[in-house]
Amino acid sequence: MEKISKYLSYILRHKPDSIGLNLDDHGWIYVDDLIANTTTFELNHALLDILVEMNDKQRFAFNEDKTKIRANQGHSIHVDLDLPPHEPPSYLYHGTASRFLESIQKQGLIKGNRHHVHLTESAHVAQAVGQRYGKLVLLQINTAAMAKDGCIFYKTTNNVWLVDAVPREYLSILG
Ligand code: HQG
Repeated sequence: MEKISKYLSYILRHKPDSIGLNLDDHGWIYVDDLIANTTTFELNHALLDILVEMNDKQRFAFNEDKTKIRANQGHSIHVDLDLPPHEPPSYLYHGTASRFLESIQKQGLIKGNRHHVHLTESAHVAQAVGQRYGKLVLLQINTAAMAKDGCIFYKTTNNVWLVDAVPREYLSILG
């Protein structure tokens, strides 16, 4: 299941062209096209239903009539997810690795290859995200101050907070 989920993230966030497909402007592709063009796995509707429903971070979604599927966030190719701006809580968290810290302290958090900087309400989730890249550094972001200063925040349907950048003055190191 995890391998298929990673494959779906790769296709729906980064490389649909690797199986000859394009995402529409809002990130959707037809489920039937995905099934027909996937050779790495034996995909079918029932399996995709399970993958979407059971995904630990709810990374994928169907449209209303389940003819289309997309990733909820994390794209490197341009898509408009149509997310409305959202008032953030007072603080959000970002987990990173110690080797990035010096650069983050100079530049703040930047989005790199992705569309946005990803933040979370859960320090626990941030820890797991940071540990993927090395020795964890947990950052707290003063999102209330950012919002007051005019930064726009978006929240995905799977509770990831997105923002263009986090200037360094809003960051504190928790450990
Ligand atoms: C770091 C997972 C140097 C940043 C998670 C991160 C997330 C800088 C890395 C989603 C920097 C980018 C995204 C700067 C930021 N200098 N390094 N100025 N600014 N960085 O993977 O947030 O499992 O693109 O700290 O739950 O780690 O994929 O971003 O370490 O929501 O669904 O540059 O991935 O979701 O790495 O993770 P990423 P991320 P999924």
